[in-house]
Amino acid sequence: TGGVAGANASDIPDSTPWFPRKMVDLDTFADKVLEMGEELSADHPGAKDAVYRARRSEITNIAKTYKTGQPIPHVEYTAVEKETWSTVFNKLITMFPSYACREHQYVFPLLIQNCGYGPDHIPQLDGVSKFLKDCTGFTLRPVMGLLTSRDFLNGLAFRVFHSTQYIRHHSRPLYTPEPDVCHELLGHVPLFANPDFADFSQEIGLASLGASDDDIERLATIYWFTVEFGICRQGDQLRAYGAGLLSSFGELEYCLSDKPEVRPFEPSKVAQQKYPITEYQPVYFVAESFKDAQMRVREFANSLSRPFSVRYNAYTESIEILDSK
Ligand code: HBI
Ligand code: FE
Repeated sequence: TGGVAGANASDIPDSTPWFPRKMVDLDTFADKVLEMGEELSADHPGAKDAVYRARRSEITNIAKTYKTGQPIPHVEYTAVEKETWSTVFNKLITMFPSYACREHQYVFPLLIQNCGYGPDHIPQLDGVSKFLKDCTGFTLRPVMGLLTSRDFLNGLAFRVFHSTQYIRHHSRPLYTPEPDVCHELLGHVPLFANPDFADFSQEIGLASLGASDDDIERLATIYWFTVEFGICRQGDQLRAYGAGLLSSFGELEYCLSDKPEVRPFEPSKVAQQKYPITEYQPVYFVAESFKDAQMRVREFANSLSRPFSVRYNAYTESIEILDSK
């Protein structure tokens, strides 16, 4: 039963990795991106397309200069970009009714009504962020590309999801080696509108604040097998809720076929599971519900090495340190 410690940084051990305490601290992540933030690797479908690369920098520049509290600038998408979106959108919506979880199916029509989702229009991050804020308090922040696991998970503690704003290369509309607006808007966004899923995601984020590098690795693995590649039980069926599944027509069908192995969602086991990042997953973990998954992650977080615990104060948009766990 630890009391609330003061805001003093001396309340936590010196060896604790830096972590954001206030929403504005997330501004420091803006220019810290891993590969593909600015350069595209040689095997990227757009690597040799100078027009595409110039367009990418135009769009990622929004994220580079974005500051907490600002509206997210709109992007005027080109005809080629809209065509890519349209191909992905039309393909995926035929699959959602039989493969997506009920939470995704519930919110999708609301995104069509309120946020301009549709085959001929790429929704703007700003409108989507406002919609999510009304639903669960989640907001989007534009990001240039992949963040480190630590930075990316730390954002979730503030109910902030870092979202890319550019779209994949038009030469391969049904393939992307990295997150893009199709993945974020069709895969992630619908779930962040669900209160239990929002709580679940924030739970991983809170556990990541000031965590050791090894514990970040464990939490990133749990994130991978839930928010990206999670499946859940729904009555006597299994359905997909992970964004990596919901935005990939091939893996969406595969994950619910009898080919992969499925195991129950037990965080201490999930955290040790190795996984490929460029192929379909050989194993998936089944959540019984988002509430159940959240409680399991909370219990797992308490077993990690961090000697303090934290909570998010939504009024001040800041993290409070609790002196014992
Ligand atoms: N960065 N922008 C961005 N988007 C992600 O989905 C993402 C990331 N960094 C790491 C990551 N995902 C995960 O694979 C885990 O390491 C958390
Ligand atoms: Fe993702």
